[in-house]
Amino acid sequence: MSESNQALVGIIMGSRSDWPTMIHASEMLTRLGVAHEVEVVSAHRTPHRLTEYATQARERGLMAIIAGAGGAAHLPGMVAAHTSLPVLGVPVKSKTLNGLDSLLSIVQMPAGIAVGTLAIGQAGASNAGLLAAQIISLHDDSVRRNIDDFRQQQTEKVTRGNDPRIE
Ligand code: RP5
Repeated sequence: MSESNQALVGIIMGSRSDWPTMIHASEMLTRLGVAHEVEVVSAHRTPHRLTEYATQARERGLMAIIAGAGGAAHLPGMVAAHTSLPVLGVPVKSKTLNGLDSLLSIVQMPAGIAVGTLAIGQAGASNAGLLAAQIISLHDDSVRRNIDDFRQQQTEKVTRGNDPRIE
């Protein structure tokens, strides 16, 4: 974990129901030693909290925000509109359209306000954690080493046994 317990990455999501997806962002950050915070902030149910969270994020010491939402997923775009910190959007898989609605809502930002959009669901959440850690690693050598180790282990897993018939 980074030397102080000051959260460097904020993970927010539109609803508690997004947590089973967003936990994968949190787990990745923990694995890579990045202090982070987790909170439910809804663009439409708690619009004032959203504004407060996004406008205060940089002065509170955050360096990146991961925002996950499903359906009409305007949370990442609205957060990005209120801060110049990098915002990573995770489309949560929805019940009716399998997350295609979430993906299109997040990815189709008009030019001028950027949201880095990840894949739908667990892979996207996990990679959002990884990408946020890579941002932190620009000026944190211990996080950079953790990322290098993680990649090394991933490579070893494949090269150790590359016959898929053997467990
Ligand atoms: C979005 O609506 C949330 O991000 C969630 O993915 C979706 C459904 O929310 P709940 O009805 O489960 O609270 O705002």
